[in-house]
Amino acid sequence: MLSQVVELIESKNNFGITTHIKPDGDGVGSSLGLCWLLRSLGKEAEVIVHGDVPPAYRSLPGADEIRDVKELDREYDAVFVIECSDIGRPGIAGLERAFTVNIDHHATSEHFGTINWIDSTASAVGEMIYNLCKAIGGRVTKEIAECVYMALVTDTGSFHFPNTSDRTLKVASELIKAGAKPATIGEAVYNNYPWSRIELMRQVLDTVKRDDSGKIAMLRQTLAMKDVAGAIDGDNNGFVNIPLAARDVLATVYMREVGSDQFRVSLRSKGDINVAKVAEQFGGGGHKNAAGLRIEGSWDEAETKIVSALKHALPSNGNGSSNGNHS
Ligand SMILES: [Mn+2]
Repeated sequence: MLSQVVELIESKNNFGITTHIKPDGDGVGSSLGLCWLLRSLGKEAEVIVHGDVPPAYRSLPGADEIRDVKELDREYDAVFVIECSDIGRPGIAGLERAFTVNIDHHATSEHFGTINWIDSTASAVGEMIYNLCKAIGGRVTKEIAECVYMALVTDTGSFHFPNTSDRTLKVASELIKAGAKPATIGEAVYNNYPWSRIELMRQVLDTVKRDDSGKIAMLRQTLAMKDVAGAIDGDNNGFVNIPLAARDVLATVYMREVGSDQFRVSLRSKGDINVAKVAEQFGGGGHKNAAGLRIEGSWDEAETKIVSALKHALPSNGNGSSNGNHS
């Protein structure tokens, strides 16, 4: 819990911070925000991540110092593990032997840390980092503000997903006062992709169709499409949400070919339609409005199974209200 985290920071000096592989804006923003907070308190801290930091987050202060690490190669008094459901998510060997502080806003987090601070009411871990800053009597520096604002804006879909609360906006307001620039951060996230994203989007949207009810929309991405587009990781971010822009569409299925007859599938829904329950039927999981799974079979076979499971999750007189995607 928070008081244990405060106590730990006050009594120790040298910290590592990590997050999951292929980190999102909350993972990178919260890690860097915490790093700047620790440094402002006179502590030694660094962010370590296994793999690349996506281009959208590379302009954040401190992003160029993030070390790509496969194995824990330095001694820390403690390692903060940000936004991870389990100790394996960062993909860093040896982490399980370290003193770890698990900080997450997903209720499903395994309590793998030596200390666990889970707040499922927080819109993003970024909101928790802000609370930590206040609890420990730190000043919200411009660096902290920019990093934490990135976490909030990405995890709330620019403040429109259902996890957006009055507290989220209050924190965002404080961050702007402290120097975060919404337009600059927005540009970095939303208008900063390579052209390959547009090429990939063109091909994926060419596959869009709806089931006979018109309430479920399906998208497909083949391995060949990625090659043709020259796509990189992250180019398809958010594609699964595109068909939800149609009023009558209540749920979407985005199938990505990852091998011969093997697919990764993302599900999204509006309102009370619980796609996590649908994903669980196939061994996957997630949140009510955003979930994922893996499936094998032919394109049509796999799609039919998922769509039919989704149909059972729809209300009989379909009525989704708010659009939701909570990471
Ligand atoms: Mn998050």
